[in-house]
Amino acid sequence: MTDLKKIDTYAKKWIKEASDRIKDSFSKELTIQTKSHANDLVTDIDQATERFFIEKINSVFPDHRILGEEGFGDDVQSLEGVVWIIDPIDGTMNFVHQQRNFAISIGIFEDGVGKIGLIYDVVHDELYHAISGEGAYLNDLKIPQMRKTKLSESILGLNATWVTENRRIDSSLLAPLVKKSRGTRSYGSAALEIVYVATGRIDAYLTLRLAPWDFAAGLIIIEELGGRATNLRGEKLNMLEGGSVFFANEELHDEILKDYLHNGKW
Ligand code: 2AM
Ligand code: CA
Repeated sequence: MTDLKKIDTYAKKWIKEASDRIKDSFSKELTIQTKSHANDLVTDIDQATERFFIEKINSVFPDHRILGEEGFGDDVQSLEGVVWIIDPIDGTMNFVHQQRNFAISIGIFEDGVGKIGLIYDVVHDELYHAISGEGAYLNDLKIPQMRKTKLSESILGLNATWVTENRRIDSSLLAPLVKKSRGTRSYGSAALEIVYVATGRIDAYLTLRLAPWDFAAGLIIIEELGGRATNLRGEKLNMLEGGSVFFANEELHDEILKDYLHNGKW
């Protein structure tokens, strides 16, 4: 049987080591490149951090596979066995511009089932972590089960991109949702926005296009707390391809899906 405690202990140790390296980089000059477009950034630190994790995982767990954002891991085409889904720095634009509001995100799956979720807010020293079935924690504090909210009393995590002209959706589609909510926020790190939903700092997070490493860990933490994690059609998230995402407490998820998302071609 897979020893989840052992995996979790190593993963947490490596996250702390990686975060020390990331913090050391603040005093050095970053090498910044762009990926799919001019605002899709990657730095030498994103790449070095991913390589660090891969080296460590391969040395202790040679039969585990790794799906990493920067592409140094394995060519993962299925979720058989143990698969680590890693974003070495989620919120790279924040890392570059702000030196805060970014996280290391690691979701560990066994035969397609989420087992361990780890999201570390490096600068604030806040580790959100869950082992499936054993509760979710923020550092040493147990996070309570998610409370239910109505849209009119909820804060939504939503990027302004989706309510201005964009390539993916009609920008008027989400306007009624924004109007009915108490307010919107956008933090620029999907992993952090998802754990903000988990801890009730915001009540829902929705966006049109994420990759598996942006939400793998968050999915495990949210589900451990009784929240819902789906795409914008209300379907199960695709852990190999990604797509749209919609995280919320149960009641709010039902309300938004039923009243606000049924017309969209998400
Ligand atoms: P990143 O910083 O790891 O790239 C920003 O709103 C959020 O969306 C971040 O979590 C960011 O992750 C993610 N993101 C940015 N560009 C993306 C892209 N082209 N595809 C998928 N996710 C992206
Ligand atoms: Ca990243």
